[in-house]
Formats: sequence, C-alpha cells, structure tokens
Amino acid sequence: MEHQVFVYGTLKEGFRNFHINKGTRVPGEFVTVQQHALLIVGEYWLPWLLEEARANASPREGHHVVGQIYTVDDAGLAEMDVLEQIDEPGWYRRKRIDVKARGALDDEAVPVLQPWVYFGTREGLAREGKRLGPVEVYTLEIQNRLARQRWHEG
Ligand code: PCA
Repeated sequence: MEHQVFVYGTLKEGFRNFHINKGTRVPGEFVTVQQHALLIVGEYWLPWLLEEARANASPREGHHVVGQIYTVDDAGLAEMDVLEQIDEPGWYRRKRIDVKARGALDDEAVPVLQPWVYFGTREGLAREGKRLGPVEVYTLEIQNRLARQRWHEG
C-alpha cells in the first residue's frame, strides 16, 4: 500500500534523517491548513510539531507550518515509524493532518490533502524542554545549531 507523509523536520530533503526517508517526493512545498506550534526541543534540537497552535498560555501563535510530502510504501512508512519512536511514551505520534500547496491556502480550487504527520507529544515537550519557537519552517540553520552547540561544548 502507498501512503502520503507530510514531513516538516529532519526527514526533509537535505536534512539529517533524509536517508531514512525512502519516499518519492510530491513536487513543491506544502503548508498546514491549521496553525500549529512548531518548536525546537531538547538536547538534540528536535523539531516538535504540536497539534495545537500554542505551546502554553503565552499569546505566541503557531504558523501554517511548511513541509514536504512523500509517497511511501508500507516498509518505508515502517522505517519512519521506528525512527520517530511512535510506540514509545512521550515521543512522536503519527496522525492525519490537513495540508495544501504552499501559497494556495486561500484558493478554494486547490484541494486539501490529508497525509500522515508525526506530531510531537505534550509529555515529550515537558520532558525535553523548549529551545526555540514557534517557527514557521525548520531550516538548515536551526538544524546546524546542534552541531555548533556540540563544538562549543567540546
Ligand atoms: N522527523 C519528522 C518529524 C520530526 C522529525 O525530525 C519529520 O521530519 O517530519
């Protein structure tokens, strides 16, 4: 069976877990129909997409988060599930999300897609601690802060 997955973090093309992503990219970029808080958490600066628009009581809003869609087979999806530890308490949970082509959110002629996504759990956020965010897009610059921090720590 084929599945569509919306990736917003390290599984994106050019990012550090892309080798785990065995999917075929659907061209272009996509954004979430709802606003979500995309946070960067913990020792490993993990991208952590909350189902909610707000991380806490603060007024800072989430975004229409930007990502990529891949079509994967069962085995490919299973590999991603292992990476994201979806069966471990307090890690990621795979659920459906509404997305549209970037730039076309307000265009009713453009269909809403409902791929899988790996949401970060609230428990995981509490355990790992927030570093950054909410951000609209997980960038190479953010990913590489992990390496810079390691270098400074020696
Ligand atoms: N990998 C998944 C979820 C967060 C992460 O780093 C992704 O890229 O969508």
